[in-house]
Amino acid sequence: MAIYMNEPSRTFGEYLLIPGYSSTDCVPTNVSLKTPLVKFKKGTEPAISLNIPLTSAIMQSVSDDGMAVALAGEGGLSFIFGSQSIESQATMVERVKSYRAGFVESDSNISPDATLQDILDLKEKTGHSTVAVTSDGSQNGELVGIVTSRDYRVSRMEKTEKVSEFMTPIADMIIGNENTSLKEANDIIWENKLNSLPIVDKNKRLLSMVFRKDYNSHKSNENELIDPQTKRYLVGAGINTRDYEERIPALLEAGADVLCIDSSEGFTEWQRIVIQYVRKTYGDTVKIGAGNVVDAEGFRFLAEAGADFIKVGIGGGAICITREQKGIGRGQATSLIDVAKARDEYFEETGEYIPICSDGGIVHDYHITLSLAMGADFLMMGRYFARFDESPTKKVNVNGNYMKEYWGEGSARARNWQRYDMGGDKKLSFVEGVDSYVPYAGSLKDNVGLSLSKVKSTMCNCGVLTIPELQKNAKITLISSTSIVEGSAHDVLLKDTQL
Ligand code: MZP
Repeated sequence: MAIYMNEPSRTFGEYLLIPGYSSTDCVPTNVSLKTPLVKFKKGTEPAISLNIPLTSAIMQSVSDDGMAVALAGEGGLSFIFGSQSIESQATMVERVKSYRAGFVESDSNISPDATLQDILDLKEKTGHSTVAVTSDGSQNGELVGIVTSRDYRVSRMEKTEKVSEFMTPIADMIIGNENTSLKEANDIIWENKLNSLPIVDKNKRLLSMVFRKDYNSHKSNENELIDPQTKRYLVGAGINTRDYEERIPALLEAGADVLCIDSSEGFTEWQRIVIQYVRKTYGDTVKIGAGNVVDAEGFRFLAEAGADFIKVGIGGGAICITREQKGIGRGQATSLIDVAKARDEYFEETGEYIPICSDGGIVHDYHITLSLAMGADFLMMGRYFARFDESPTKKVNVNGNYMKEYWGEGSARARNWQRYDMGGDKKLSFVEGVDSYVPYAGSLKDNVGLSLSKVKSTMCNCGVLTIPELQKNAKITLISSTSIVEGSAHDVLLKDTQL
């Protein structure tokens, strides 16, 4: 006879948090959202922690290098999608690793043989008044000088005058090098009353510029997720259970900080084989997450296989039709509660804490808080991030509203058959995802800021200041269908415009 679960499988919308006692310390500014990304032994610190409990989904329509830079800037982490060639995925990882907040590639460059007229034309085109002079006029050529509006007076000079005659030559300039940190660069700019600081390599080739006008925007990113050694943003990458022997070395070479096996269903021997390959080849130095599972048995299997974190969720993604197509999956809240219990038992037994990630199905901001309270250490979201400027997809106007495209990895559009592969030669013979639009919502920074301010505020209502405290002390109740109705505006006639 089949095994029957006694409880129905439930999702976040069926639960609410009950407030706990809040002392006067319980204010949002005192809340820390720091959370472990990878496993650690009792009494030790995890090798990687997130500053906010959010990661972006391993999906073509969500996580490219632009998303990774924006999310790491806020303290979270992206997993660059693996359903692309090894080369292009590695290039995206490299771009994130070479990105330095506040250090921008110079897009206004000229050669010393150009003329004042060329400078004026360039200024008209780019709108920038600072022009780097490089030996060949290229972006990364040898820096020989700089031209700002203080270097010329249009009314008194011939337009044919050569740049080399009126530029400030490099000998008279203050410049930074590869090892200059953003803080040092800003200090140099302020102490010397400069508008910009060019950064060059040891051969004096121009690498980037730091501008005084950007100072305030860098300062506000105090949460950013950086490697303390290299001062570079952290980035993850998705892999599959097929070409991992070629993909993993290329991703590591490009600088990926953590890997994750991207699969619709992770309770498989394929996943164990990949994790074992990583352990055999790299020991514990390479961090790898696995999944997705929806129960204690699946969790224990991947824990014993050696996964560094485990993802939870099958069939709850906004674009997912797996449950409809195959009749497998489990309500996201029930899956999470079951797996969190297994994680805690495993910790008791072994002294090893394996973080779990709630993947998919977040509709309202309060679902983030609920999933943390139910035991998730961090979340992975697709639809949420797809709505922002930084997602890789097109912004389109649909019936007068701006939308962004969002498609599943199991859709015909993504052609990511490795994610759904159960072995054998057959590629994808039916789809498990759809192609869709989501309402455009603006910048990642603004939206993440707003969502997390709600999370922090709720944590204060629960009387807790950290995620582990929330996991331990949250009081959670199931709600009836009538109290769900009571939970939004009811029995009033809503005005058209809500202020
Ligand atoms: P959501 O945040 O949009 O609700 O869900 C995102 C998650 O859905 C992904 O992280 C992934 O686990 C899952 N996903 C991605 N593609 C599909 C599909 O095409 C899917 N079925 O289920």
